[in-house]
Order: sequence, then C-alpha cells, then structure tokens
Amino acid sequence: MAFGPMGHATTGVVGAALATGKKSVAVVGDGAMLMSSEISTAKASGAPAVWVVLNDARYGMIDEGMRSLGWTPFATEIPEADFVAIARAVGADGTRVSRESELDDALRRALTAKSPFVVDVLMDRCERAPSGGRNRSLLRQVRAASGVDA
Ligand SMILES: Cc1ncc(C[n+]2csc(CCOP(=O)(O)OP(=O)(O)O)c2C)c(N)n1
Ligand SMILES: [Mg+2]
Repeated sequence: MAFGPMGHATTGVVGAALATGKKSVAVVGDGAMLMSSEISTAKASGAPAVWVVLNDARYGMIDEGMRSLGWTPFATEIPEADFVAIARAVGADGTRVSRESELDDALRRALTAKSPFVVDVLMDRCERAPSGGRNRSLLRQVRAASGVDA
C-alpha cells in the first residue's frame, strides 16, 4: 500500500477475500479502521476477511512525525475503541490481544473463523514505531514499481 490513503487496506481486504474466496488478512491502524464500516460489508457479502488492528488510540504516524519535528503532538489522540464489540455488533467476531503471548492463538482463531474476524491488538504507546525502516522499505517498493533503482 506504500504511502497510500488510510482505509485502502481496510476496505481492500474485503475485495481480496471476495475475489479469491480465500482468507485475506489486512494489518491496519485503529484510525484507519474507524474510518469505514467494512466489517458489516464483509459480513453481508460473506467475505472471509481478517483485520489485525494495531490499536494505539492515536494517529501514531502523525504523532511520531510531529515529535520528530520537535513539536508537542496535537489532535493525534483518539478514543481506545473496542473493535471486538464493533465486530460483534454487526454479526462478525473478534478477539483482543493485550499481551504478546496471546497473539499466536488469536491469529489461529482468525484464520479458522467462519465469519469476518478482527484481532484487536493493544499496542504499547511508549514504544516508538520502526518508522525509519518502514519508510525505507516503502521507498524501495515505490522505486521498484516505477523501474528506478533504490
Ligand atoms: C485518507 C487519509 N487521511 C489522512 C491521511 C494522513 N495520515 C497518514 S497516517 C495517519 C494516521 C494513521 O493512524 P492509524 O490508522 O491509527 O495508524 P498508526 O499510525 O497509529 O499506526 C494519517 C492521518 C492519509 N494517509 N489518508
Ligand atoms: Mg493508530
């Protein structure tokens, strides 16, 4: 997805699941997940979609960008959403991961679930995201796609 718009993976995973008929997994931010109602669409259309939501209760990339400029972040915090409750409210299912040791089991459940499934992963807000490596990787992908050497 490179530097694409928020919501691309959140919604695209439903199309991928429908097109392939296979489990399709998107790893998304909580902010992006809150922007759309795709769990309901997946449920209605029988799409075997899975969302792994990185729930840090903030627009993390913006927060870190502001900090890297020496600013005090503003307007980057969002309420900690209960994505399991949101999934169940539309007839789907999910599970919350609060500890790393719970992750494997949660992913196993997601991959065998009969309905669209959300893995709501609570993030450590003190832990900085590995943005440098991620951005370099994205840059390489963009350059490779456009035929320019990285
Ligand atoms: C439609 C759209 N609006 C705004 C942005 C700018 N933007 C890039 S990352 C980001 C925050 C993403 O927050 P979240 O989805 O919670 O992911 P996190 O960075 O916290 O992992 C924003 C607002 C964007 N890329 N696309
Ligand atoms: Mg976030």
